[in-house]
Amino acid sequence: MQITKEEFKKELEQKLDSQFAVDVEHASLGELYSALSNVLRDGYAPNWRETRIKEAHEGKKQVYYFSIEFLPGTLLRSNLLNLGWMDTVKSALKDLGLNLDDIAAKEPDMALGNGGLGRLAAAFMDSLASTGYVGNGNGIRYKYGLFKQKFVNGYQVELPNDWLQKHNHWEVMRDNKSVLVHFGGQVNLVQKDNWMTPEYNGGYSIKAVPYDIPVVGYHTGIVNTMRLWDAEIPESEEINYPTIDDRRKVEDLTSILYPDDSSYSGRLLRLKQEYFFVSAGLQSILRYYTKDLKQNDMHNLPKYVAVHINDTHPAMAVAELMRLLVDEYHIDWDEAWKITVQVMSYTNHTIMAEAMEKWDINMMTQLLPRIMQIITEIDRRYVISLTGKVAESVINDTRIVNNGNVQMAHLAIIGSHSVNGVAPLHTHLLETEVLKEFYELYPERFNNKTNGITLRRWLQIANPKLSKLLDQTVGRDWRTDSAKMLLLQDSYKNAKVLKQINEIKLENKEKLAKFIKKTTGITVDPTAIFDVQIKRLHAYKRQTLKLLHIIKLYHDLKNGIDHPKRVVIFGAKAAPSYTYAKDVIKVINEVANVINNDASIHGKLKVIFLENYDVTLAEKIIPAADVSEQISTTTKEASGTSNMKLMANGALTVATMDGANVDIAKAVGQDNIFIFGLNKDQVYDYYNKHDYKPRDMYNSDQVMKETVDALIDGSFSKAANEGRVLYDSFLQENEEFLVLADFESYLQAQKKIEENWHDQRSWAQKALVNIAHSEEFNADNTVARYAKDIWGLKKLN
Ligand code: CJB
Repeated sequence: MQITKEEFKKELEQKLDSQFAVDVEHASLGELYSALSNVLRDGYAPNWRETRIKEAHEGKKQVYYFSIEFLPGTLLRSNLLNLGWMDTVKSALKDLGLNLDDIAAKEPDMALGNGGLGRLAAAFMDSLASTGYVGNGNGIRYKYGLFKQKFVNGYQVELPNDWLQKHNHWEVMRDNKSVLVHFGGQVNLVQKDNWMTPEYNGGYSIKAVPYDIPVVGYHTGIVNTMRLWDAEIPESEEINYPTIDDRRKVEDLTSILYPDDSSYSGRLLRLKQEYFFVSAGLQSILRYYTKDLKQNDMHNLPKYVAVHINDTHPAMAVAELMRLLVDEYHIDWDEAWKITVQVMSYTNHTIMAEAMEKWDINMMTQLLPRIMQIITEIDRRYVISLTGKVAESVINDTRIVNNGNVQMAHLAIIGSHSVNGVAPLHTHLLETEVLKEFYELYPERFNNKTNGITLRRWLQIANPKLSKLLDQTVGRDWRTDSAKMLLLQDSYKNAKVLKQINEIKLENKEKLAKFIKKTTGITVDPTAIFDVQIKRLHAYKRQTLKLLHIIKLYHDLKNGIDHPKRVVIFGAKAAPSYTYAKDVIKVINEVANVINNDASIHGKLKVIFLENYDVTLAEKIIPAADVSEQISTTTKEASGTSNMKLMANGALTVATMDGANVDIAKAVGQDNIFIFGLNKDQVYDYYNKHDYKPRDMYNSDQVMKETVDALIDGSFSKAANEGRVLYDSFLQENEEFLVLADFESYLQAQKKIEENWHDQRSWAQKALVNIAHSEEFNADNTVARYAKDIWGLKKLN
């Protein structure tokens, strides 16, 4: 539905009046946000209803993306954009003396995820609707999102993120679609009506209540649904929960994202969450299949339904679908297994061992007795099917139940027809190292699907000026057909376009400089190099290597060696129980304090660690970045996606040949990226030979020694203890992240960046090539590949 300026103004006034009894002139920004989002809801509601009707009518296969994290950020501007209302509304608000950005700033960031994995899930939702597919999200409606990060004396402090406090304007609670999820008790199998039927003794049920969030497609008229489940006490069981405390215990199930897994109770809660949203999601899928689609043959389920397991957290979907098919629909085990494998597909997002979930058998038996029985049976049959055919060691390494644990990745792989990695190098490492034995057993299941990003958000919403320049140079079609962005290369020698690229960057940097001033009190020079590292804080991502570079620059400046002006900007949250990562934050903050307050370097170097990195903050930083830091230890970053967002906004990448950096390098060519560091074979050489001796490097390299020593020689005395932790970690024999091994090569890359910075015209040319080629990482194309190769979807008519 389209809207004129006048219609919009009238609607807005009416909503303000009926909701708050105020007029435009007297409305607060919060009231304006609420009224505006309600006007918007009216705008897409018919499309949402019609999409559902169409889905049922056409009966096309649908994908259900099961993810324990979704990180959509804010939705007001993206809904406006996708509905085609953005320009009209901006201009109408301007007429009223209002600014869309000020109003949009009132929306709480929907941070129901930690980082890349959750953001990818949200990107896929947007892309499915924007490319015409029926795709549904299935997740958890956490009461508290990812913690709010504050720095107190340079230390990270975590505060609850009460994002629902001011109401989520987009969600619709659908109580009539609630289902019950059973936990605990005991299960016996009894013969009933010729079927081994589970008889439950004890335990309890929790009511799963869906909250549907519309996912508005870009100019497609399609509005898909992201369904997030909340936990309630079933009306029939209220008597068993007489006190508020009792009730809270149940409702706590969906209170927090990622409970602390260092305690038993935290792990138990996480396991509960996983089963809760998996079971609720599958029950509602089967209800839709039988009731709405009126299908009664479960054998046809794979023609209508694809369930995607996003990382191992929803892997229990394999066992839960088996339970539903066998116990509830009385499908023979072998048939049920065929159906399940055809329905399920799985993405692996990391090779880091700690992310390979495993659950203690006893915990699982107590919490989910029937699921544990089913997993045991899947495992038993798996072992039988391979016995005598492959080496016993292979069976032991790959079976689901071993060493007292349930291996969730194994369950996902054995129970899915597709297993994919998220960048070619990552998929290659899965096939040849991490999941080698599985690859040998099921080569046909493995495939790569390189990650992508929502270009719409990172260009059209976050960087309207650059978007306009694209309109002027390549025509507006790039907004729907991103391949058109490649035409920007025709302007490679166009002095005017190159100048505009630099001017837009400068304007974006001025805006960020103001934000930095407002939030930190620190003045930064917008003409300096804005050097950006934004991602979770993790040893493998090596914020530490950036830190060493900062110290080296600082030493140079103090010693009279000149460098171009630089502002290093960090954004990163550390997991609350990850002490090393928190130490890194403290050290960076104290190094920043010393440098930012040292008048002797004349403001040539500033270090800014912005608090509370989230999607909203990313939208402010990314358009203003000159340099994109993608410096993980080669082999460790599965893909990365901030690398793609930053290139799309014209930042030049300094990178190891890791994850999707490899693909970015291929896309833009060696002249337009700064590659450094060990390659994959060199990294594995160190790992295999156990001969990485950083102390020898340190002793033989004076610059390295002076740089690293600064961590413990009193230069940054307020982080003396944490500095020591970092120092020791760098020098430890066979240090896993090879920080010092890449130090020298990283400095060389940075030197090249400085040389290039002096030639602003050629810098703009490199930026132009990066912007043009970012279209290769459009998530619309990524989901199209999933839709075709894995899910077997057809677009809605
Ligand atoms: N990733 O964000 C997470 N969380 C995990 O638990 C495991 C992996 C990230 O997923 C992104 C999306 O695939 C990748 O780009 C990134 O490299 C990976 O670390």
